[in-house]
Amino acid sequence: MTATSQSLSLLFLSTPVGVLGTGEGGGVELTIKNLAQDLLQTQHQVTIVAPTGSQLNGIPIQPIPGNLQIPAQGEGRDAPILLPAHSVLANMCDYARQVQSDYDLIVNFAFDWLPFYLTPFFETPIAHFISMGSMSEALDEIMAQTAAHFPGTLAVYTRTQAETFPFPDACRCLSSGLDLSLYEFSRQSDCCLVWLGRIAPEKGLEDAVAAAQQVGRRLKIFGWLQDSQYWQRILDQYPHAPIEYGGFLSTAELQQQIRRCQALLMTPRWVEAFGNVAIEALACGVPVIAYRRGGPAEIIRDGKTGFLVEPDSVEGLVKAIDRLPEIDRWACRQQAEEEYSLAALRDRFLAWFYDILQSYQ
Ligand code: HBI
Repeated sequence: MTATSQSLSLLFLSTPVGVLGTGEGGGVELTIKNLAQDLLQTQHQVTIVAPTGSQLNGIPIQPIPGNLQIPAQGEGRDAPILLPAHSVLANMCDYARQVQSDYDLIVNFAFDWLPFYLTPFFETPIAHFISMGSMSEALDEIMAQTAAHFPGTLAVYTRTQAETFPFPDACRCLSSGLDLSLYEFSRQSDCCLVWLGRIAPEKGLEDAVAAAQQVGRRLKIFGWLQDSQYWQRILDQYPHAPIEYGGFLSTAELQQQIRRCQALLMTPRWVEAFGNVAIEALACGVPVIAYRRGGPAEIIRDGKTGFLVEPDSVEGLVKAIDRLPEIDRWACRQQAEEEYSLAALRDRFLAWFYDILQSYQ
């Protein structure tokens, strides 16, 4: 029986759509990095299985060769399950099968059919952290089966995200968290706005560009440029917008760039599972203006640490930008410290792990 103080040996299966350390892994990359770092510092063993080329400072990584998985968000709800030839995901699962007896628990962060399907074929229990909202019937089906056969082994960021699935009550809500010591609070702000995230259609960047143009303030943009045609369409549509793209930065560089911004604009078209960029901004004292949709709607304290806006309303963004002087930037940092510390995140994940081990070992 696993006591809730015993140190654990954990095998993390990373997202197979990108190389860790490049931003290709999206928000879940930050969750994996922060959680692994903190667990290692608190006497647990963590090895991350990830596509070759992945690197996260000082965290043991088992590199796996193969072709990257197709991002689930590009497919439709009836999309069949696809695996490329020489699939890195299949190779990751096969590696986990071979070494599973060296670990107390496998934690799957891949938003993919295969790890869920293979769960009954493993002796070592598998905990599944689901990083997005519902994407397809085939994925919903295999996740629901896993929830039925292995109750308690599915977790998500938020309740809103859980409710996009046909099994919301089977999902444990773990929220998110950051190493707040990496983010420096700034009471002063300059006149810039900022937008953070993967540059892809589901993130709705064009609305933030339109709002910045309307209020005549510079919009700094940072994040992995996933869809270059989408980016080009924005540049063609807003040739005179006051925007600048700063690339994908490390956390240290990013917080240096955003900490004096007036506000972060979050314009998701989809149900954002969480929105790690929101708590990165709050940690620096930067208020967040977000569409009232998905994770950000559960994070932002409307009128206190930012504003929640009618989804897809550029006018709503503009009105909220005008109200920014109402926000006390210190309240933003305080919320990050109260709700999104790394220690709190680690404790929520460990409680989940111990519950699973007590049920399945
Ligand atoms: N798509 N198929 C697939 N598998 C993933 O693990 C995955 C994805 N799309 C996006 C993604 N993971 C990450 O960017 C999450 O942070 C959302």
